[in-house]
This record gives sequence, C-alpha cells and structure tokens, in this order.
Amino acid sequence: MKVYFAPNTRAVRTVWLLEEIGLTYELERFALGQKEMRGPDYLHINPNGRVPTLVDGDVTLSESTAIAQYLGARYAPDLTPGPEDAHFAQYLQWLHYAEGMIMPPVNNYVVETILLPPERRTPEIATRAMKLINRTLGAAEAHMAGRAFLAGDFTVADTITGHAVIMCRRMGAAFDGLPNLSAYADRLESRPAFQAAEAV
Ligand SMILES: N[C@@H](CCC(=O)N[C@@H](CS)C(=O)NCC(=O)O)C(=O)O
Repeated sequence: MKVYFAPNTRAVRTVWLLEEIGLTYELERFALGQKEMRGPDYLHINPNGRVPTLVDGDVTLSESTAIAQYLGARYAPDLTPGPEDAHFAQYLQWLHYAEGMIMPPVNNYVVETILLPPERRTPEIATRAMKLINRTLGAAEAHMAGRAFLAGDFTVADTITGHAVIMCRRMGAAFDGLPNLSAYADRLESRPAFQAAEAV
C-alpha cells in the first residue's frame, strides 16, 4: 500500500488511520507546493495534484474521507460502525462533517492568509472565513458534550473530523469557548498513532 503524503496536510489523516489499524505502508513524500505535485507523473495518479492519494493494489483513491471509509470498511470493521450499530447515523454525520462543513472555510482562510501573495489578499474574506470556521466548530462543540469521541468509541470519523478540529486549533480558531473540543483535540493528539503519523 502506498500513500502520497505531505506533512501538515490532510494526508496525515490517512497515515494516522493506517497507524491505528496497524497496516504497513510505503510513503511517497512531497513538500506542499513542490512542483512535482503538479508534474505529469503524479497528475497521472491524482489529476488534481493534491494529497493524500492512496494506492492499494489496483485501487487508487484521492479523497481523504473516501480513503478513510475504504480503509475502515476493508481493514478495520471495529473502527467502522455499520447499519446495525446504534452509532451508525452519527458516525456518517461526523465522518463527512470535516470536508462538508469545516474545510471549505478553512480552505478560504488558508488561501487568504498563506497562499496568496500579500498584495492579493482580501482581509474581509479571511475574517469571514474564520467566523464561519468558528460557527462550524460550535456545532461540533455542542455534539461533544459528554462524549469522548464523535460516535461512540474511537472510529474512522475521528481521524477525519478530529484532524480538522486539531488543524483549526493550530490555525488560531477561537478555542477559548470550546472546552469540549479542546479536551477532544488533546485526547486525539495524545494517541500514539496520531503522534506516529505526525512524525513520519
Ligand atoms: N477534499 C480533498 C482535499 C485535498 C487537498 O486539498 N489537499 C491539499 C493538502 S491538505 C493539497 O494537496 N494541496 C496542494 C495544492 O493545492 O497544491 C481531500 O479531502 O483529500
């Protein structure tokens, strides 16, 4: 199994889950922005030139949530509540919450504060994006009251939306008023598999 990876990106989600499951994998490392990510060899594997991409035999996937769902279904049913599980609906909701709700404003915020050259940035867009990030985190904060993980015990969803929560905290989202999410992010960051994924 091969993971196309760059540090401090969504590719950490994939490696984190592989570490949780205990699968062996090979890493193809990029640095974010490296020109080879847009080169013909990699575009042949992932036409968007982004990370992560997972290649498992004849399967190639390049959406981090789809990769997580695939790895869970195929290799870690214990981390993947099925339809018969009382947490199934909650699991789906929070598995998809990161890319559906949290990451769109995160993308805007990163573009406006890091990727664009200073003269092309629009501060109002960054401010609005951060406001939206905080709002999406507010819903997760309410959900996490009295819960250790998003859907019962630790699941694949925690490697996706949990990772987005950790990234938002590192980006400077307003965690002062988010005690449940702060404790949740601490809980996830202390997991050996998460730490291993950050250290690859
Ligand atoms: N929805 C995709 C987003 C993938 C994505 O945008 N990855 C970023 C890193 S977090 C990337 O590769 N950016 C490189 C670029 O835009 O050049 C996923 O969840 O995998």
